Formats: sequence, C-alpha cells, structure tokens
Amino acid sequence: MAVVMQMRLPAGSEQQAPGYAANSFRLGHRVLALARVAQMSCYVVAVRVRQSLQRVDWQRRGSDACLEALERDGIFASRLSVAVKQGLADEARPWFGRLEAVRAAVPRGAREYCHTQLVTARNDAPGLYAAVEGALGEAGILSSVRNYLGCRAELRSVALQINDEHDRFWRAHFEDRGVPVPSTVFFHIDNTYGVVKAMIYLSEVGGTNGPFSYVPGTHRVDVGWFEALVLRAVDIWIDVYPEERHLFAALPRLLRRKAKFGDDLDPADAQGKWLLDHERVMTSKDGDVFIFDVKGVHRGGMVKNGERRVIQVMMS
Ligand SMILES: O=C(O)CCC(=O)C(=O)O
Ligand SMILES: [Fe+2]
Repeated sequence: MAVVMQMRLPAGSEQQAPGYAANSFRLGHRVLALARVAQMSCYVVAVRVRQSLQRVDWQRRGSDACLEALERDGIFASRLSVAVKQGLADEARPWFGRLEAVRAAVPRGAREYCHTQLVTARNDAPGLYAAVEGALGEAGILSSVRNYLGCRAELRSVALQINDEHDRFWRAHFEDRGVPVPSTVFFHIDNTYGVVKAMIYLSEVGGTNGPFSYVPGTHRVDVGWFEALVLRAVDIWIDVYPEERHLFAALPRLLRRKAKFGDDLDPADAQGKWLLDHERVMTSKDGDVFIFDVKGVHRGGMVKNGERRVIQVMMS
C-alpha cells in the first residue's frame, strides 16, 4: 500500500490526447481556456465547501466490514438475496423500457455516453428509490456509507444503465482517428467530492460484457488540493462544452490535468502499468452490488461482447 500512497495520480498532463490539437494555440484560445477553468473551479470549490458543511456534527457509530473495506480499499462487494434482486428488477423494468426506446431511436454507431444511462428522479420513480433504499438499507450499506462520508448521506440519483458491444463512447475518439485504443482506456476518477456510488448488476456480468473495475487504495492518493481542484474543473469544462475540448492544449502545462486520464496514458509507462497490474475486475462471481468511493481510479461498461444492465446509485 506504500506504493499507492507515494503514487501521483496520473492526470493526463503529459500525453497529447488524441483529438487535441498539437501544442500550438492562439492567445485568445489560452484566455478562453483559462477563463473556463476559473469558471468551473468556482463551481468545484462550492461543491467542496458544501460537502465540508455537511460533515459538521456527524457522529460516527460503530464499524463493520463495509466501512472497513471502504476505508482500506475504497470498494466493497456484497450479495443481495434473490427476493431483493427480483424486487429491484421489477421496479426497474419500466425504466429500462424507456432507456431501450431512447437507445433504439439513435443509430448504433452514433450512440454517446448519455444514451447508456437514464437518470431517474425520486419524485418520478418513488417505487424504484424505495426498492434501492430497502436493498442497501437491509444490507447495512447505507449506514456504512454515512459513517464513511461522515454525513447523513442520501440517495441523490438512481440511474439505469445499458451497455452493449455497439456502444462506442469509450473508443470512438481513437477508432475514428485510426489510433489504437490503449489498455488504460477510460480509467478515471469522478469529478465530484464526497460521493460514494453503488453499482448493482441486474444481468450476469463476466470479463467481456463490461465489468466494473476499481484500483483498490487509489482513493487514498493525496494529490493535493490544487491538483484535485484543477483536474475536476477541467473535466467538468470538457463535459459541459465538448466542442471546446481542443482548447485543453492551450492550457499552461500546470493546468493540463483531468479526472478522465486513462485515455491519455501510455500503457507502457510505469503509472499505466501499475494501474493495470492492480486493477480489480468485478464480475458477477465477485458480487452483485459494489459500493465504491468515486475518488479512487475506476472504469467499466466497455462491452466487447453482449450486454450489461446495471442500476447505478449516487450517494452523498
Ligand atoms: O459503468 C461502469 O461500470 C463505470 C461507471 C462509472 O464510472 C461511474 O458510475 O462513476
Ligand atoms: Fe466513474
């Protein structure tokens, strides 16, 4: 674990990612890029402050296997009973139907990440939220997550996810340019603070239909407040304004960092190799619900054959 603590989180700062223009830019580009990073940084700071305020006065109560695993590894795997799983599947069915309709309306090759997910709101899907809350509560997971985050965490969103072999969100930007897809593709941390997610497998998931994976211990890598801020702000910028992605190259080197860094790594370099060597791939054999701190390195949904169905739950 000492290695983890000494490791610097690779943040895509060194490599020229496919799709970014070469290192030439106009002054106007640099000014716009800096303004965007400043704008998004304000948002990230606000999220961070809100998270700190939520932690005021929280009293931790006891410990358990889930809490210990979250603190040590950043991930905990568990099983649900057949009845609980069936209840979740029943509640999720109509929502999966809607997601299927969304997916059917888009030509397969043109599907984006947004077509893999349907995020529901509690008011629209009270039955689904109750079923998920019941499942996580019964397994003791919700109380462990609250102790881990140090606040009264709630379900912020419940999303249905379908991934299949035709999805190209994780590889299109390489394939379209004739660049090989690196083995570190899509390794990332989430661009939030104070969030734990649960991935609940509703289909059988093996090695090739998009298993979720996590690099244990990486949630404890301390990148320092500045880098933590920049890599989130840059990521949110590119998510919100994808058409400005090429301006990443106009940033000064110090700011050329992002939370989705796996696409930019050279798998032959030591950091990429270390991540691949320590990656823990979660199939249905390992459990059917995985609880993880999103600030650890993870990826998933990159289906080579078949399809994967999951419920993704965000808690904060
Ligand atoms: O779909 C997956 O397995 C990964 C999802 C993910 O990165 C996330 O929910 O933060
Ligand atoms: Fe993620």
